[in-house]
Amino acid sequence: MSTFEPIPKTMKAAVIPSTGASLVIRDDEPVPQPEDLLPGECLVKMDCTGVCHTDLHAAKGDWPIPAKTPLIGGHEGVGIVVAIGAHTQDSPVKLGDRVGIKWLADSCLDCESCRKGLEQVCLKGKYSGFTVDGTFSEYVHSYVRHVTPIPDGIGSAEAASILCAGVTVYRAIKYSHCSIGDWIVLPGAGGGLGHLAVQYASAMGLRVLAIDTGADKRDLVMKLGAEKWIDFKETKDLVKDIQDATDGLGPHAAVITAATGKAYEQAIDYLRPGGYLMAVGLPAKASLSADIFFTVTKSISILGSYVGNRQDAREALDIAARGKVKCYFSTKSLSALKETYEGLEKGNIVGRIVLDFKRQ
Ligand code: 8ID
Ligand code: ZN
Repeated sequence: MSTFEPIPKTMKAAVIPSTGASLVIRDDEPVPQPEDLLPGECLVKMDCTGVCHTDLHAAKGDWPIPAKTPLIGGHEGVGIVVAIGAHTQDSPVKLGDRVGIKWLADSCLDCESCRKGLEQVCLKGKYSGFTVDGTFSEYVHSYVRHVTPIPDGIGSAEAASILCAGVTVYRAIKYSHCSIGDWIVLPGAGGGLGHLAVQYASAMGLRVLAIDTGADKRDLVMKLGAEKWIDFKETKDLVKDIQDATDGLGPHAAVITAATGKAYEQAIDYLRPGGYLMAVGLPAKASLSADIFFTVTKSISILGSYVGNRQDAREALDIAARGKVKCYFSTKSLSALKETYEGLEKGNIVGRIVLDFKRQ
């Protein structure tokens, strides 16, 4: 085992004691100790972490699969590698490196899914802030093969939300079969994932129709490159408004990042024939009901898109480090996590909240 600096015995962490219970900020959470790290494991001292709507789903336990408890949530963390397990061979990262911790904390890298680059669905996958403790603590236990090196040219707070929100929408747009000049509709555009989707889509030369609600979100997405905007709370006929805004034919693809089933409801109706529906947002207890006749006769493709692999993470970060995509965020301290969850629940967080461990 090798360490970068002395490691304390206890740390500050936000803990969910049991499913649906309220969050507790603790000062005495045990720090995973360097001597307990197995080969291939590492300890990362957190600098900051984004807060994703997924963390709220995990805390509430509203998905079909419950998170572990007690749980330290969080999966958009950036920090420094401060310890690596003894006998680790060929580590791709070294002590002192700045790395990101993403949703997929580890995977076997040897099953068919991993070999084909779909490591997100590895049956042995470990998920940060869900099946293993995540980034809402000062130190995080992780895995050298899956932490993501953060390129120079991007600050830690700017990089944090690229590790989940960024990589997820980058991959979904990449597989949406859109070509330069095509229309893409982004329901959820003013949220954490959505506002990054606006920018990745614009950077790829797509024409963006953003959908969300409120003047703050409208102003943000228009500034970030959306060409048109629809407020989902104000429209009287969503299908007509979307088609009117996109040459009368509808968008070539919809990347849905809203955390509600409602945002999926009319996608088959408004998509252009041959269009792609990319399911990204993960509303609680929702199913997608698609009219089979129109799905077939319009030749609509419905694809689920789940975060991204290690290569997607590097590509998404690289684009951000080159200044093409910028996370719009405000920073808060770890103790503001509870109010951040309340804001996400009400839908009034514009862009992202990033928790900075240096703030008290
Ligand atoms: O790998 C994945 N597929 C993945 C990765 C990360 C996150 C999926 N997610 C899921 C989360 O679990 C969550 O269900 O994506 C969803 C969105 O995450 P987020 O961007 O972190 O949430 P947010 O910041 O709250 O943004 C959601 C936006 O949707 C809008 C809200 O106003 C908000 O701005 N919205 C809602 I709620 N209903 C809408 C509607 N009907 C809507 N926008 C358009 N139409
Ligand atoms: Zn996330």
